[in-house]
Amino acid sequence: KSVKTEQTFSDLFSVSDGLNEEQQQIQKTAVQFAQTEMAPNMYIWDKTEHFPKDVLRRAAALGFASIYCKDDYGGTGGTRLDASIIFEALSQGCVGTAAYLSIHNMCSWMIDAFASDENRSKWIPKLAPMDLFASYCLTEPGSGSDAASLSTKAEKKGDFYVLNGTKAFISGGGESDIYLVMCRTGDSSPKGISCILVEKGSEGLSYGKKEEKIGWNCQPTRQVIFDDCRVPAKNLIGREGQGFEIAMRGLNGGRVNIASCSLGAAQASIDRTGEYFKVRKQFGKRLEEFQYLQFQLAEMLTKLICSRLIVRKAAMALDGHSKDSVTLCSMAKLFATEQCLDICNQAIQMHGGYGYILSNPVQQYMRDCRVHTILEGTNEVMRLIIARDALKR
Ligand code: FAD
Ligand code: 2MC
Repeated sequence: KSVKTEQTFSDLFSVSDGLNEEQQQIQKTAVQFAQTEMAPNMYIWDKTEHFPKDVLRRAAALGFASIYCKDDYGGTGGTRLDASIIFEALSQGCVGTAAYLSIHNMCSWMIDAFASDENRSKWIPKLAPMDLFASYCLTEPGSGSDAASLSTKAEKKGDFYVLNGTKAFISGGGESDIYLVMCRTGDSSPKGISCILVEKGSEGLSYGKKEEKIGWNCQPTRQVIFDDCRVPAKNLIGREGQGFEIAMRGLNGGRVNIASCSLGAAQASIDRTGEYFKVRKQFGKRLEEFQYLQFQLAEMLTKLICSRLIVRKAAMALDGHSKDSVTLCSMAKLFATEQCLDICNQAIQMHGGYGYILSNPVQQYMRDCRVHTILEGTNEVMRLIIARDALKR
């Protein structure tokens, strides 16, 4: 059981520092939800590859499924910082579930920010309570990091688009109800890409086999395949040719949210280690008495606090529409996902053999966080974005 009952190491460096009362309340609500609804189940969801739709809907009832969408059609009307706080808290309960929710939020926002009022009024009221689940489809078997080279095609035929192509590694693939698909409607440049909403059950839409993964096991990952898939033309989100911009702007927030998920995992791993330090004895001493381990702990805490600082800085940059937000979001993802992965890995080390046993949550935090340096733009791509921005100044 991962329910926290008393103050832990990482609480000493308050996770609420700098947050106003409302944000602290949001945080409290999310932590409580993570502790009661998620943490007790994360082991079994991982083991049985169970996608907890009911729990996700209960999170949605708290306003966690369309956090930074406007409130006119049921969005929460919150900030990017709110979202970061929520995902950090939820991922302490289950990283994979929190991460799926972050992708759903990204999709909701893309519709909220770019779609026609007709589409906003149709989809946001269903996405906010998670009556419908959403997936984000950019990656293809032949285009991952070089996302702008994607080749899935959409041809306009009367009142329909006809889609052909395959999307790879789609989180929620097969289970989600709507798919935001980046596809080519024009030339081979980024400006030739559009974003089209495809509903589950559309003619010509099918899915690949469920991928077997080392983490994120509580949510399915599948190819999403379009074979003369007919979609009403009014499902175009934004303008024709605007799809790459929509996809990238969605990902800026996504990168902060994924980094926030890493924060939660790292914090939970440190908390677990703190508890273990007090009870495990070797050489006649508790682990907390060994200076080497104290120094390791000091480094873990420092990495966690620095990661949280840059993640919140990036979230606030998005909230403030800062010109530096793309780079800051990339820095936050690069730094926090790597430092927090290190923390999770170190927590396993400090548990010795018991850290390697599946019923110990520290190993799951590490497995679930591993992919955060790969998806939503690999950390090599994050370095590329940061360096490009720096060098052009
Ligand atoms: P590649 O692009 O082939 O990269 C291979 C390696 O080369 C990487 O280390 C990469 O960093 C490096 N590399 C590539 N180009 C450069 C360069 N210019 N300089 C230096 N190094 C470089 N995608 C979606 O669209 N939607 C989803 O919901 C989604 N969910 C995912 C869930 C999981 C569990 C996983 C594993 C992936 C998911 N993805 C999703 C895909 C993910 O975004 C891609 O895997 C990622 O962007 C990398 O693409 P790739 O796998 O093709 O690797
Ligand atoms: N925010 C806003 N705009 C952006 C942007 C961003 N983060 N990144 C690129 N753009 C714009 C850019 O400004 C340019 O616009 P304009 O032509 O108006 O100047 C346009 O997009 C094209 O950008 P580039 O010229 O930089 O294109 P290039 O192809 O050289 O590089 C790159 C783009 C590598 C940054 C992009 O392809 C990328 O981010 N790749 C990683 C792919 C990725 O993140 N995949 C994640 C899939 S989702 C996932 O994994 C999930 C789990 C959901």
